[in-house]
Amino acid sequence: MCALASRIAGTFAQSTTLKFEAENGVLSGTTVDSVQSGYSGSGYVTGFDTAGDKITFNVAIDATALYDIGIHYAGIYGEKKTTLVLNSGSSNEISLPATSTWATASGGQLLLTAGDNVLEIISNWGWYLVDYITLTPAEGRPPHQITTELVNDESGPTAYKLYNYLISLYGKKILSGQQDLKWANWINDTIGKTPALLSVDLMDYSPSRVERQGDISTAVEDAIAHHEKGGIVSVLWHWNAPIGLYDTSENPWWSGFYTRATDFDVAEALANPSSANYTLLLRDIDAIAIQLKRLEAAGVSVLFRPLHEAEGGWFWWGAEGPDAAKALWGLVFDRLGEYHGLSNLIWVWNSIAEDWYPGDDLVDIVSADVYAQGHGVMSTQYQQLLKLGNDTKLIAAAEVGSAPMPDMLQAYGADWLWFCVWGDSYINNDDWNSIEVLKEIYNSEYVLTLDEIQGWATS
Ligand SMILES: [Ca+2]
Repeated sequence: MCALASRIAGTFAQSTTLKFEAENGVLSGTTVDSVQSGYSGSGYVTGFDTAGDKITFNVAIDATALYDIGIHYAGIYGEKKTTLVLNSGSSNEISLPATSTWATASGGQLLLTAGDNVLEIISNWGWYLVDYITLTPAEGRPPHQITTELVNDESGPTAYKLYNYLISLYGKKILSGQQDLKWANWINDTIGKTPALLSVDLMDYSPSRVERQGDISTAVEDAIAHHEKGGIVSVLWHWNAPIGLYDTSENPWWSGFYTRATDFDVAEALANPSSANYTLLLRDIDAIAIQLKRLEAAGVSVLFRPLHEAEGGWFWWGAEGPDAAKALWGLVFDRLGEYHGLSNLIWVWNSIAEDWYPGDDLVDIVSADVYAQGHGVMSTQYQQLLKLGNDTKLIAAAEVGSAPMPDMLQAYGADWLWFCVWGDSYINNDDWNSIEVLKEIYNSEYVLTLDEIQGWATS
C-alpha cells in the first residue's frame, strides 16, 4: 500500500505544470513592465531590442524527464521569433505568431536533467513581451501506426522490400546517410564506416542543364554502385527550370533551380495544359523518368524526394505558393507512377507546413531539411511531422547540417528514420561535424551503417 501510495503521489507531482514568472528571472538587457494588462504575477519582461538580450530561468528538477515548454507572451509588434537555450547547449528557434493580447506558444520539448537547469530566452527577432513560461512533463506517446501500403498502385516488390525494412527499423534505429558518393567515400576513409544511405541529386539530368553542358551526371551510376554494396538509395532533384533562365552573372543558368534565377511561373504553366511551358514540365519529368527507369532496371528501390523544401519558396516549384507546388507534385506523381509505370519509388515529401501537404494518398514518408549546428535532435520538427502525417507516415531528416546525437534522439523519442548530412562545407567542416563527433555517431549502436544493414534487400 505504502509503495503504491507513494507512486501515486509521485505521479501526481510529476504531472503538475511548473510555472516561472518572467519578471522573477535574471534579466540581461531586458526590463520589467506592466503597461499591457492581463499579465500574471507582478509584471512581464520587455525590451528585447538588441541581440543577446535575455531572461535566464533557473529551474530545479527532481528527476530527469522530457518536458513540454510553453511560453506565455504577447506578440503585439507582429510575428517574431525567440531562441530557447537549455544549459548553454543546443538552441531551439521558437515562432511567436502576432497576437493582440497574451497567448501561449509551444517551445517544443526539452530534456531537463535532475538538479539545476538553466533556461534562457534570448532575443532573436526581439520585440515581444514575455509573461511567464510553463514546464509540463511530456505525456507518453502511443505506438506509431505506420500504414503498410505504399501510395503508388504501381509499387512493386522492390519498393515494398525497402518499405517493409524501413518500417521494421522505425523507432528502434536510425540509418546513417550522406549526400553524394564523394562524401560517403570520404566518411569511409575518415571514420572507417560507410553510410547506410546514399543520397544523389538528379540535377544534372535536367534538360535545361544537359542542353548547356551535355551529359555529365554520374548520379545513377553512383546510386547503383551503392545499391550493389547493399546500401539504400535516396534521390532528390534540383530541377533546373525548363526555360526562362536569366543566365546573368548574379544568377547563372546553373543556378536555375532557384526562384531568383528564372521567370518560369509554375502556377501559370500548370493552369494552361495546352501551353508550351506545361509541355516543358512534362518533357523534364520524362527525362527524369528515363533515369529512374535505369535504377528500376538495376533493382534499386528509390526514396524519391522531388520538389524539396517547397515551402521555403527559394526554389521555383515553391515560388507560387502551396497550391501550385501541390499541383506539380500531383503531376510528377501521376506521370512517373501511372504514365511511366515506375514501380520502385517511395514518395518522400519534404515540407512541414500543413497547407503545403499533398495528402496522405500521395505521400509515403514525410521529412524535413534542418540546418542547425550543435547535433541537436530537431525535436520540434519531428513533433510537427508526427502531427502532419498523423503518425501514420515514416519520418526522415532528409538533409541536415549537423548529424544528430543518438543518445539524445532516444531520450527525446525523436524517431527520425534516417539522417543525411549535406556534402561539401557541412560534412567536412568542424563547425558542423567534427571528426571526433562523427566517429561517436557512426560507432553508436543506435546508428546503422552499411555493414550493419547487409542483406535487407535479399532476406
Ligand atoms: Ca508575469
